[in-house]
Amino acid sequence: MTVMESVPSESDLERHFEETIGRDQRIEPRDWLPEGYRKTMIRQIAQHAHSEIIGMQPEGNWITRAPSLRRKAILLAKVQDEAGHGLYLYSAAETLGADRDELTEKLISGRQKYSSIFNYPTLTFADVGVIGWLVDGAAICNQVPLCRSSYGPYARAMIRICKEESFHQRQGYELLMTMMNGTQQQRDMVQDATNRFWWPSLMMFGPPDDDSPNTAQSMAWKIKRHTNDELRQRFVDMTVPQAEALGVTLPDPDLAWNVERGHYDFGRIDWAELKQVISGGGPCNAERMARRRQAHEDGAWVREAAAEHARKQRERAVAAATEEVGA
Ligand code: FAQ
Repeated sequence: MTVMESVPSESDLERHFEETIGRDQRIEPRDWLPEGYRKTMIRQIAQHAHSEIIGMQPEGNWITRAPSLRRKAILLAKVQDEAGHGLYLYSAAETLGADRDELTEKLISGRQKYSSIFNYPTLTFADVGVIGWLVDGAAICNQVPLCRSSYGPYARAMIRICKEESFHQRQGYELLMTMMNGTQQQRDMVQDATNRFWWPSLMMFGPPDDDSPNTAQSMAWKIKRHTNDELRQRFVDMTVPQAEALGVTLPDPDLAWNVERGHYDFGRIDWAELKQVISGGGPCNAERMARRRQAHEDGAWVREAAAEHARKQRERAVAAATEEVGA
């Protein structure tokens, strides 16, 4: 007698997906998932991966001009970590069926986004410290909750990424502390870099909640655990005491502790600027994209050589297996 196994219907699969999310368990690559979830995850992971890769450029700009061997070694290691983060994230996107070449193509043709923050110039070495302090600080605030994101491979990648970002943030803060204990000129450089990066760092958290088309669905799917505004507030609350300890002024006259709310109030963010930078009109968008395109073209021979090496290895493995069977 044959037993007919019943094939689960689409609604059974959907129910199972919803229950998995409801129980706070992870969705894994083997699981059925709705197309909207897959698309959203690929979009967010790809944007994140592209940000890490493009994010190598502003600091990379200072590697050859670092003021000491120690600072150069630290900066090299940091930028290398960012490449690593990009690679884990592209791999996580591949588990959802995305093709890495296609994702790169979408980035360099401007069809996929990367974080607005990397479209600002790095004018002095103090910018390296401020990127560590504020940009990595904002990245950590945003990404620690993503370690509990519902998609398993993304959540697990985020654990390692966050550990490394925490280290990046500390090296940035340590660099700034050293500069603040240096000459007046060094202190002025730190203040100037803080003035330029403060508002763009707040924009990293995305548009305000009432203008964020993806937040509601991403929260329902537990991809995002907090809204953009909640995380932005958390970042401000965390950073104000750090600025005080450092001895720099955050460039916002409206920044004040609100006893009733138990949070810092802060001034109005220039959302028109965020829109402009996201849509390609920031100070360095054209330069960042041109550099990425050039690097992709320059790397063509490496990709070809790696593919050819892999082909030869496969051929050898098949030949060895055939010989073994024949022996
Ligand atoms: N820049 O509906 P929402 C780093 C887009 S890594 C550019 O609120 P969502 C490490 C958004 O994608 C930094 N685009 O979207 C490092 C959406 O696009 P759509 C990157 C932005 O996804 C440190 C549209 O606007 N981190 O810093 C930005 O729910 C130092 C509507 O927005 C991540 O990617 C923006 N700032 O929330 C490296 C973390 N904000 O739908 C080097 C993971 C929004 O048109 C040196 N991502 N958009 O395609 C996330 O948490 C979320 O995707 C948000 C946006 C919070 C960024």
